Formats: sequence, C-alpha cells, structure tokens
Amino acid sequence: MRSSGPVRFRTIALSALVALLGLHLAAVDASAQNLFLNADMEVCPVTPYNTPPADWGSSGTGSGIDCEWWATGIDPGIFGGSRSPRTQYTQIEGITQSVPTVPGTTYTVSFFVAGNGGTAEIREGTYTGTLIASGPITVSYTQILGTFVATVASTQFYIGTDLATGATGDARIDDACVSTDGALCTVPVELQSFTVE
Ligand SMILES: [Ca+2]
Repeated sequence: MRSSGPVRFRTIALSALVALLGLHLAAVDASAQNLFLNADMEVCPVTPYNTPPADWGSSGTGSGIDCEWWATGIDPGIFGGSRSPRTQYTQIEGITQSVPTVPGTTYTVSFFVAGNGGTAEIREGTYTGTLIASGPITVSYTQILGTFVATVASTQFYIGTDLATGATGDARIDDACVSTDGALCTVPVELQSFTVE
C-alpha cells in the first residue's frame, strides 16, 4: 500500500503534462511566426557593396546598406550570427520586405539596432512611409518595436536608420520580426523557435 502514493502521483503528473502539452500545441496557430524571410540577415553578400540581405530591398537617400563594411564611428559589433548590416552615416537608409497580411489584423514589427546616435525607424512602405515606431540609436543594441493594423493583403515594411541628424557615425541593424504574436517579436530571431514550440 505504501507504494500506491508515489505511483498515483506519477500518474497524475503525467496526465497534467499531457494536458499542458495539448494546450500548448493548441495555442500555436499558423500565423504565430515571424513572417520576414532571412529575418536574421545571415544570407547577405559581402560584395558587391551597397547590396541588401537576400529577400530584402533597399530604401533611402544613400547608395544602400552594406552586409559587412563599416566606415565611421564606434563599431558596435555583430548582434547575432555573422552579419548585422551597416547603414551609412549622414544618410537615411534601410531595407524593405513585403509580407502577406490580413486586413484588420494587428501585427507587431521589430528589429535590433546599435550605432552612433541618430534615430531608428520602422515604417510602412519605404523610408518616407507612415511611421510605425522609432527610437534613439545607442552603442549598445536596443530593440525598436511597434504595432501595425493591416489594411491590405500584402504589406511592405521598412526598417532603417536616420543618420542625417544627431549621429556621429554608422549604425548596424539585425533580427527583424513581424508577427501576429507580439511576444515572439520581443526576442532575437535565433531564440524565436523556442518561443513558438
Ligand atoms: Ca544576423
């Protein structure tokens, strides 16, 4: 009779675990993912210069961001992996990507940035589009994060930096995210698979 206690406990614990697993799996839906392709910007050619990461376009006043080159100011180093593309001092520069969106649905958009002053921005469309979120750029990486309600079935987002005012050097960007799962977009891309599972 003494062993019935522990055995019963294990049975209850296993049932609880199965129930939790079921709830956890049920909470994950198809849209709870980072919709950006090459979100960590690791597929990014060193040359030719002024070439954005794969799956991304360029937008800005300059000649385009670089995958590895650094020119002016304190280099904050790489945020994640082996590529954190550089945006150019005195310019407004960034990258764009279109993703499928559901009208009326709220999306969280984010990316990480570091550099030598200036302003980091998330916009709809291009570098002149409607502002979604912005924040100051510091030598330590910080995350810029905002929310956006889609109006059409495909939305282009811009992430980049305004280094034309208040900056003393270049900046680096990395780990972009757009998702209906707001919590997912608060963590670096390499950690997002653990958040979804
Ligand atoms: Ca990266």
